[in-house]
Amino acid sequence: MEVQPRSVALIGVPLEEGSGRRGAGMGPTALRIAGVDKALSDLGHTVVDTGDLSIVPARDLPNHPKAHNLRIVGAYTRALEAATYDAAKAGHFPLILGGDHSLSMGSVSGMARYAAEKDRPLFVLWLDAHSDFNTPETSPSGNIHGMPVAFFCGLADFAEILPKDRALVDPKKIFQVGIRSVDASERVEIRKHGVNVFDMRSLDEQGVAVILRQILETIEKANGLLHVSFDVDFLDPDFAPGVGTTVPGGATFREAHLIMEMLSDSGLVSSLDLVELNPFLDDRGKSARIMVEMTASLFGRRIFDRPTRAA
Ligand code: 6HN
Ligand code: MN
Ligand code: MN
Ligand code: MN
Repeated sequence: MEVQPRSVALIGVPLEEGSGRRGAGMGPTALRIAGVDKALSDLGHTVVDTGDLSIVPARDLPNHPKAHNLRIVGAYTRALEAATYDAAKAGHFPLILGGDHSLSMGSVSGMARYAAEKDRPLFVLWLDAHSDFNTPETSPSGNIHGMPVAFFCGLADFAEILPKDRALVDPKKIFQVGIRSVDASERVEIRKHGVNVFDMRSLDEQGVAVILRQILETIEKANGLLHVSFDVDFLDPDFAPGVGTTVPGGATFREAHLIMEMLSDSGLVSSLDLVELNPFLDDRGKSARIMVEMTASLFGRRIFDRPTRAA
């Protein structure tokens, strides 16, 4: 199968204030040094690097006791919502170089606006050790990177970062894969709102191919757009240590790689976040390089082509 050439807009988001520690702000630079741009252009894609977003803290937002650095995260959310929407609207594939996972409040909300305008449903594939479904009320840490999913579903009660009447994501159109660390109240909320969770146990029992095929068929039938949000800690920390929230027992290189290839074959992916890379914690750039390798596979790099499945 030929690689469909895309015009890819790289959007750097040097945000780390949503996590509890420093370092993820260097993520966009590390991904560039690891060659994300060249990996995509070598595959025949056009790459436009729009640089890093820069913000000033949003003074209209409160200093929230249970959502740390809300003024900074909120300002990035607004800027990235607009940048993602604008890139998609201009015909580009938004590829967000993070930055901690709170940035998905912006990227996913921007894609939700775009999808609503196209009158197509937006689906989200959340590759992560964590479900990131906390709210300021339920969060044990107050770190906003544990809250983006609740936010873009309209369930996290922050001050008004984005308009209340914005496009939201239906929790039932979210697929979380690789989950192995969930807080007690998150678990209750996930069940209540019908988020589709494939935890590590279901990966072990069913295998990633079966799970992915099921997810992709659902999206295809609905003529949906698919946003993929890839947290480094989805991967096992043994080979991807460059992340602040490692959880043992993660996806293997081969499992993650197969997911990327199946996503690529599907042609359904419309946008991608690469998040939580912390170069300060990495081992000689290894995790950054793996994230670039995964991205190349999602954008069509193959060992050998496979015949397309019969229609
Ligand atoms: N991430 N559930 C924990 C919390 O603080 O809410 C961890 C969140 C991790 C967030 O990895 O993107
Ligand atoms: Mn995450
Ligand atoms: Mn995580
Ligand atoms: Mn590959």
